[in-house]
Amino acid sequence: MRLYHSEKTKARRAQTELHDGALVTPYECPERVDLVLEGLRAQGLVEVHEPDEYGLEPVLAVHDRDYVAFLADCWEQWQAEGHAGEAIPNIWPARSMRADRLPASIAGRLGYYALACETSICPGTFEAAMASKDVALSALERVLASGEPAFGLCRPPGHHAASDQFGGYCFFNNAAIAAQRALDAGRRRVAVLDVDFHHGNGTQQIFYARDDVLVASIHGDPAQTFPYFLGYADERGEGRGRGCNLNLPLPQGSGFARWAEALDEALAWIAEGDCELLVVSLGVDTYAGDPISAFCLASEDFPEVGRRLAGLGLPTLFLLEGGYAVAEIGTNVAGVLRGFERA
Ligand code: Q9C
Ligand code: ZN
Repeated sequence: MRLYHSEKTKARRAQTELHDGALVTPYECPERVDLVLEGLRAQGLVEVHEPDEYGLEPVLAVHDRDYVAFLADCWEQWQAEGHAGEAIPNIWPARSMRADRLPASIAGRLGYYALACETSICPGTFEAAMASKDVALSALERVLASGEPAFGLCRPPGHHAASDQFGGYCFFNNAAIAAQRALDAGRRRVAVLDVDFHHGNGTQQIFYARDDVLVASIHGDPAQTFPYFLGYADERGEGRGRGCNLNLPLPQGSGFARWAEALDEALAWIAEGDCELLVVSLGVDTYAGDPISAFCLASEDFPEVGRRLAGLGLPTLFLLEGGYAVAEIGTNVAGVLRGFERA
């Protein structure tokens, strides 16, 4: 299987993440990229390709122009306002305040465009986000042109990024950008299946009122875990999109038996949906050893995940999302891809 990777995805090296009441070195670090590459090489998946550059047009097809401009300028403006550390929001247009005013100060704009505060903005963030979506789009192009599966080693991840909000380590929604691009290239309907431990709130929000992208997500119950405010089972889509969103929240501690039942349910639902492309938001933070997640999948389970995904028989694009047990991330990603290829 072809892998798409760019060294530019490592341009973001954030220093601070608010975690457990302290600023720690972020879990979503550039080392993840090399660890995934290593894991793939160890499994003989070695066909690495450089991405092409696609510019901002495919980004603006799913994200608001003012949000993208904010991301492009945030770090410079933050410095210009005289702040010392990384750009971290500390206030939002919360329920009791107004959401219809965009502050002039970058400190206020940060809160307007943030959905969480663990994700700082630092030098290289915009460049890395651009490279990440280029990796996704290049892998997509390969799938569309050949019908063969491809893997985009995206970093930073994307599935928490909404049309005008960043957070959960995500800035551009790589899966949504790729799905939209596939439609613009003539595909009638696309399925996005999100197997990351966390709910893909951004992908859900972007396509929630549409019937040309089916979105399914298997994730930790938001009553217990991030992102807390989206991802419940009663969110089925709205308007034309009614019935086009499927959330399968599972309790903390779920192991492979329970998780795989949810996977089969999602796959059966997608199989009924008459789609021409499958985009897999491939987070491997479902792994038992993940430091910030709470499912109990074993490394031996990931090939079986790939095997079941292949059962859909659709052209398939894999895009990396989360996965923070850095020693095993490569083995687990490679397991899914190998299981898919062997099926
Ligand atoms: N400080 C993805 O997997 N909060 N994002 C976790 C630990 C944010 C995860 C709490 C988790 C975001 C792409
Ligand atoms: Zn995750």
